[in-house]
Amino acid sequence: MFDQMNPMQIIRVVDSHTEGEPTRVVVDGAPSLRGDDVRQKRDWLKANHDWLRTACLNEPRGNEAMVGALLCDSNLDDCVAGVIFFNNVGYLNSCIHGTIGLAQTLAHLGKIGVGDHGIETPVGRVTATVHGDGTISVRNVRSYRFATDINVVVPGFGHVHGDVAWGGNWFFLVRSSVPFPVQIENIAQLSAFTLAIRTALTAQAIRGEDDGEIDHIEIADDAAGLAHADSKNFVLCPGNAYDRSPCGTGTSAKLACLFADGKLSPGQTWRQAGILETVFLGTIETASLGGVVPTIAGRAFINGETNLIIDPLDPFRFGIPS
Ligand code: PYC
Repeated sequence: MFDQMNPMQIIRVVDSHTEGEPTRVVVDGAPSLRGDDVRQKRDWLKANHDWLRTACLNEPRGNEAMVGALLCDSNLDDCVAGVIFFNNVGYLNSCIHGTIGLAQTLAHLGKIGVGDHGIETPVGRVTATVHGDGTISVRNVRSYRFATDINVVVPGFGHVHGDVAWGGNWFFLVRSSVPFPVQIENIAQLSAFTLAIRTALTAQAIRGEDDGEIDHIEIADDAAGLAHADSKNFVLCPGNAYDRSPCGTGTSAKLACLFADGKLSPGQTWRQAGILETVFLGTIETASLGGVVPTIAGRAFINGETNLIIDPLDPFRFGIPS
């Protein structure tokens, strides 16, 4: 638990954004974790030290869009680090924009240089490559479409069809035409629509493989007409914030669906824009178990190095519950 004998606790963080989406990497001051692998360490953190998540991510220090990344040791020989991702409401299975932010942070701290670096996440090992030209790519875990053209009855919106796919998180990718253009001025309507879909999925017990919760909803407009992108998306994240980046796990799920539909082949590059019209570049390899292994490339920028102070007298030292 929190050290009551220590008058002030300092948590050192490095902040960045990846194509607009913020990441806060905890580099020092976190409690030591128990577990043989990152998944076990995440479960230990959740059960025993959830205050770290709320202190770092909730207001007044954080915000609903920010993803936290706790840097930790990995027992895997070929990994430079492990990482546990969290947000304003809980823990994420994975996060590719966050992995790009983590790699940029490690490079900023002089811990890694240009080249390939294994990183252990709760869903498996990924490889982050620092290219030296400002971009970082992440070779993700196997991604695949689990269910095709599922019909969901969404109160207020009627029948909505979509695919269920894994890209490191579970996604529902909307196939039906969307009542609002995927434009920044429609954020409120897009949020309400995707939130209604997620609520309906839960109510109708529509889930991913192994009963995985579908906690991300994605709308991709492949006819958005952008000169610099093949598609433009809107992604609702578990804490109800929208992803400011094109969402790396969401882009991976999208690539898996494009491949399953025969619309994308190894060797081709898919340019996925997010709602801010920044772009992730995606490529695929076929996976031996089916589906694809995507590689997602984008840029992250360091925008802060901070000592968070946890003052025992501060009533909101562990954040305002969200
Ligand atoms: O880039 O994978 C991602 C992601 C997940 C949630 C927010 N960003």
